[in-house]
Amino acid sequence: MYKTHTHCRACDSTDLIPVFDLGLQPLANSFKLISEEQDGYAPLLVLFCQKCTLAQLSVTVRPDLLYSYYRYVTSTSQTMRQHFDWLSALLQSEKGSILEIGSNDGLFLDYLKDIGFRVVGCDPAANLCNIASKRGHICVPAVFNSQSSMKCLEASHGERFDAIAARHVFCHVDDWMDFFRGLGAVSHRETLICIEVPYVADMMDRLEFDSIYHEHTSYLTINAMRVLLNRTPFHLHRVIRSDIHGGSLVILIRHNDSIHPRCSIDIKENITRQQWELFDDQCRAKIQRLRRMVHDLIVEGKTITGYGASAKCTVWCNACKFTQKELKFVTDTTGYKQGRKVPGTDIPIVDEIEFSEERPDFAVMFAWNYQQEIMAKESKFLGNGGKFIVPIGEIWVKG
Ligand code: DWN
Repeated sequence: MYKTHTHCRACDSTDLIPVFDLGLQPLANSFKLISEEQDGYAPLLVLFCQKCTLAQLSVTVRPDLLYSYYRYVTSTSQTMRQHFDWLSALLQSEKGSILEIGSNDGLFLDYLKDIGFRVVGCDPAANLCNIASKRGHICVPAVFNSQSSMKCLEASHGERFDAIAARHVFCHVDDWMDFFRGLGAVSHRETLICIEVPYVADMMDRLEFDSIYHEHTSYLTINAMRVLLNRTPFHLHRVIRSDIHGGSLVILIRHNDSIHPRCSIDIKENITRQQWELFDDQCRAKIQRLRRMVHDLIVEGKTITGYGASAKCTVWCNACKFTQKELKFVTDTTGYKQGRKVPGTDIPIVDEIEFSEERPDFAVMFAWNYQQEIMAKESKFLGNGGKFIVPIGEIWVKG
């Protein structure tokens, strides 16, 4: 089901030390029916590379187990739409053709097509490629690598792409050298490659340990990216910070022989083993705080549910060992998740109607990355005295 690592994915060093361990955990997006057994537990242990500062999981789960039928659908939330507007505008100057790696249901391809790109998607989830095809996009149903890059080229009739976008997919990739071989095959000298990843510095500052799960095999620093690129024919062109998904980096990469000048990168970063140790202490305390808070509220006779069956929700519920006794259900707008349970628990996932009918006293917001939007949308819940428990940074009670 998984393979174990002894070498750093970025610099190949073996100087890896364990810094954060959540033990055996279920796969965060493996949503089973209520009657089904949960299968597929794997270790969730983060190793820190003392040489280049990359953090990575000790194991990589087989991609087909994680992605061949994927229940996470790119959000159509207002927050995400604003982000897509901004990101597509950033890429617009490239013109011509674009490949999106990890194109999910094709929502971002719609944006790219609207601004004039000829688009091709690539995604390992057959169910999501079907949705993208129904939207009118060509989508290669594969994990992107040097082999499947040929299929992407075929999809564009042999024409190399002018731009490549990979949103929240690079840190899901095990073999980065092979990924770059694939990029080399589908790009030309002036292709702009845009890689968006969660930023480990933000994750550590905001105690977002719930972003650590098997799909995220690496926790990337700019330094590690630089070291990695030194082993490829590419270089860092520009790095921009974004607030999406709890804090991300938008990394722009170009071929070493591109005529475009390199931009200076003014993001200061200092990720150390000591910081990881502090993160470990603080996150363990945070888990205990939420556990205690929920238990105390239950004792007081309050009803509590979850809001947003995100992958982060799976990590929280398993870390806190929540069952249906604590969280009556988790509400989620995704049809693929409703009627199933939060992986590793017996907590059912229900639609928004059930949430508004139940009128719980508290809801733990597991989709905290859409906090403003959810607070605005749920004005009725809040107006009726409902409160959100928002576990980002500290644990906040809002309402
Ligand atoms: O890298 C990954 C990122 C980008 O997305 C993947 N490994 C999986 C996924 O992570 P996630 O599941 O934590 O993503 P989200 O976007 O935070 O998930 C939010 C969930 O909340 C979705 O299932 C949709 C749901 N939701 C809802 O029920 N009501 C969201 C909003 C905004 C809402 O109003």
